[in-house]
Amino acid sequence: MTSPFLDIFSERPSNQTPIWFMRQAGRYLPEYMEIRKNYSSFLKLCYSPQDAARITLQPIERYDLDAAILFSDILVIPDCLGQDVNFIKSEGPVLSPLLLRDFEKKLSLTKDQEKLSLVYDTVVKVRQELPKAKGLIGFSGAPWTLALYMLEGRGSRDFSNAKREAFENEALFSDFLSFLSTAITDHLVAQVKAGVDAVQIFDSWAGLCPETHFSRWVIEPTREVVSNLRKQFPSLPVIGFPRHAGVHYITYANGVGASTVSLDSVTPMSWARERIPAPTILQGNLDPVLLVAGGKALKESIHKIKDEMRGRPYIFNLGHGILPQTPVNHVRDCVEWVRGSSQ
Ligand code: 1CP
Repeated sequence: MTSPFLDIFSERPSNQTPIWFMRQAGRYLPEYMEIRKNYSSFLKLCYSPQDAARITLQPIERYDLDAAILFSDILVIPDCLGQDVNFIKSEGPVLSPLLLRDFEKKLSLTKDQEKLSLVYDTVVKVRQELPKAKGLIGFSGAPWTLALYMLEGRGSRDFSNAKREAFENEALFSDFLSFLSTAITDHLVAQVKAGVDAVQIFDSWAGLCPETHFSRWVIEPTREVVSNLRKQFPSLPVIGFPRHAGVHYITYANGVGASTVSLDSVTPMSWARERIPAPTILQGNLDPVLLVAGGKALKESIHKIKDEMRGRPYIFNLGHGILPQTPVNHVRDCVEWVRGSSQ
């Protein structure tokens, strides 16, 4: 049995490029909206194993992708550490206020383990139904990205309030990042025990960390997560995604110890290929808007990525998540064009 996704992490990658998409399960899929409309709260859906498992499987059933990604959210961690999280329509996530100086008083690593265990129940259910040849990816936010949401209290373009607090008390912010590294490690370990084959660490806002602090605030806390995971699961595939890290992609690849690095759309695959040698696997990096546009532009960009990566195993993905306005038939075209005369 060959499995393009699982085999790429082994000594004998199959000659088919594995393909999956960040945010492949979600609002652009009519079958997702059908389930979503039964829930007034998005997080409630994340804590409903039956439906969350069905949603995880939807993109595999529709497109025969090589890996499923657990349907959940990076913000279940703050929610379960004791900070209320609500998703408000057309506004995004809103978290109850948290000041850096109060984090030890207000948050606890053991607060809501029962809620988190519902996420692991989802993994078990998916694994029962997912064909053996398909990979199952668990995930978490990285310490830096979670810290930004938690201190800012919402999504933001620049997270300036959160960053200001971090600069004003750097020592305490480092303690906060360590606390989050522990919570993230526990969450990922539990997902692996429940049956995921690989984990991805989303550092969506890595590009907002200044270069003076990149090593301390992005690389170190993530390295801590990866090395603690590896103590228990030495060969676990770990995908790191420090979005918009620019030249720091190289220090990240060298410093974090991830088996795979996922590139954003502005970072050329060919640039990374030269500077990040095997055995690190590269993943990426189609612009999600090309998947909205479809047609010739989409096809040409896929071919460019394939040409740049010819001869080096890689995982085809987007440079960020699928956008809600993406037409489903463009996703189908993309899968077909990536698989046509692969490598
Ligand atoms: O109402 C809805 O249906 C909510 C839409 C939605 C969905 C489908 C949100 C709200 N999250 C998700 C699922 C999700 N989120 C997944 C699983 C689905 C899949 O990948 O197929 C994953 C991996 C995430 C990860 C996630 N959540 C990230 C990291 C990736 C990225 O896109 O940068 C981030 C930053 C979040 C926070 C979040 N969750 C949801 C929204 C709207 C946001 C972004 C908020 C903002 O603008 O800052």
